[in-house]
Amino acid sequence: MYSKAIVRTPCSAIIDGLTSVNLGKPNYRKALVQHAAYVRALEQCGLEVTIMEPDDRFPDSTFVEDTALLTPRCAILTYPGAPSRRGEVESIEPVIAKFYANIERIRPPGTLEAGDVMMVGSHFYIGLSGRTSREGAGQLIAILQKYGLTGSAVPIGDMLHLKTGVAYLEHNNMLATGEFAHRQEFRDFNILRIEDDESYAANSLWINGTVIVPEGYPKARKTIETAGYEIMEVDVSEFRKIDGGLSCLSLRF
Ligand code: CIR
Repeated sequence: MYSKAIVRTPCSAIIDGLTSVNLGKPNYRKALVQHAAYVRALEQCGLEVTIMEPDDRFPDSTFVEDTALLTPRCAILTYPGAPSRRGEVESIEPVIAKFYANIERIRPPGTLEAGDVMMVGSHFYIGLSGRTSREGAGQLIAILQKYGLTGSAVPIGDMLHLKTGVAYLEHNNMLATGEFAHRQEFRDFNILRIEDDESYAANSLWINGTVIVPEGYPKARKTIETAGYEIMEVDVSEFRKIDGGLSCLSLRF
């Protein structure tokens, strides 16, 4: 169960966020409205949410998930693979320090973005992506071991992050799309398959028994609902335009 979350209000520079999709630029005003609704959804799931001020130096800074991994025993500050995002880590550190005494960090030349890290109990799957290197994953595994936790690396294909394609919903249930639906690494999970035409909804978010699902993906919603979860829908269309999803917008702990 989670009790807290950290988010950061989108900045006006969000229109220049990194993107690999051709969906146009986000509308800043709309992004603010959607972000506020996202925060309300987290609060309705029982989380106490710390909201950081926007930071115009970093267009992607609303995607706080990538800057740190928060585990029950320690926090790990990352070293993002995207050079334009590295300064985000420094600015989130003081906020994390309010909640964590044990703070570790990934150091260059290793890179890691925590969108590549999926927590399953005390085990952490780490996607090897364009943003997270084998060296970064190795550093993370060593840190986790220090705290009695474990990690393993999962090579990924052309997705941005591991959690672009999978989400753990507890109770051994995992949402998976595309290449992840049949991976050896995940064979012991009960896979809830998200079809390719709704693959964006694979980045849904389990919070204390409720699953927050992006608005506009009816088949994915049905699949998750049928598995017995309460659903909350949030519109994140503006974040999708720059490859962001529901998990990227918060750190939960
Ligand atoms: C980026 O490319 O870094 C941002 N535009 C999107 C980050 C999405 N983060 C995530 O999936 N954890």
